[in-house]
Amino acid sequence: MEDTIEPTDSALTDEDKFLFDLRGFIIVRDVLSVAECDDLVRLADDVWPRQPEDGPYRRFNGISSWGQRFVDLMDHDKLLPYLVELVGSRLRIDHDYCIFMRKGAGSHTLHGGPWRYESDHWYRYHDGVMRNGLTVATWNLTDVGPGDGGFVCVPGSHKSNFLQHMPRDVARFERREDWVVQPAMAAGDVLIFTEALIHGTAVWDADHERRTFLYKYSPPHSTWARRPYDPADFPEATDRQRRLMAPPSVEAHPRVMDA
Ligand SMILES: O=C(O)CCC(=O)C(=O)O
Repeated sequence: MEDTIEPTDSALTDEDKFLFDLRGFIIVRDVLSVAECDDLVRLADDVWPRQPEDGPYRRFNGISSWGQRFVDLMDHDKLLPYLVELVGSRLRIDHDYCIFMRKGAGSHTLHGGPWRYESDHWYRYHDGVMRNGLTVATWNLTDVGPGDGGFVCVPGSHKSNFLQHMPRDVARFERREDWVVQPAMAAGDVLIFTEALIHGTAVWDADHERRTFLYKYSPPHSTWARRPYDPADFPEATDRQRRLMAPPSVEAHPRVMDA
């Protein structure tokens, strides 16, 4: 019975719940200050400096290996309660990476959605609880204005029954439709979305660089990544972060944070 009980003190406001259920994503505002964002960008540049041969699009898998400051984003006190509510109190950190884009950086086709063989992409609501498979926290370290590009999605598509009919030319950005939406965000905002939402990356068109960190979470029994985190690689990780890194299991899966 205990397993059906999820947070009673909701981190999500009623409006957040309405919007996540309706659209498949919410934006949590001001999780970081601009100074904290600038600091993280500086740290990232120290660890992973841009090379002369680098193109406008850069991605690094495993930013948690860059040091404890990046591990600490996994279970940030302001954000974790939202993730616990959406994925459950036994959620796992699945994988993490960054996307940095300079003007003209290319697109990545629309993907995601509750496909049969991407079996960790799901969204359900029952027993009064929103239930999600793989769920993403996208940390925006720089502003994203209307029309800048970057993250785009098809709001509501996490409940689509006709994924196979999504026009391929729209998915490839060969045709623009107003049902593909690019949310505007400020530095310090975090966008949480279910991978059951159809989403992708539009060409970056702003003069400043897009800097985003993505941390992805799974329910206790499921994994997208081939290999789970090894807590031995993170000597400074806290007990809570170690519980978050637990390998997938139903049996005896640790509770990360009390509901
Ligand atoms: O933020 C983006 O540009 C898209 C991220 C993405 O495609 C994903 O999380 O699978």
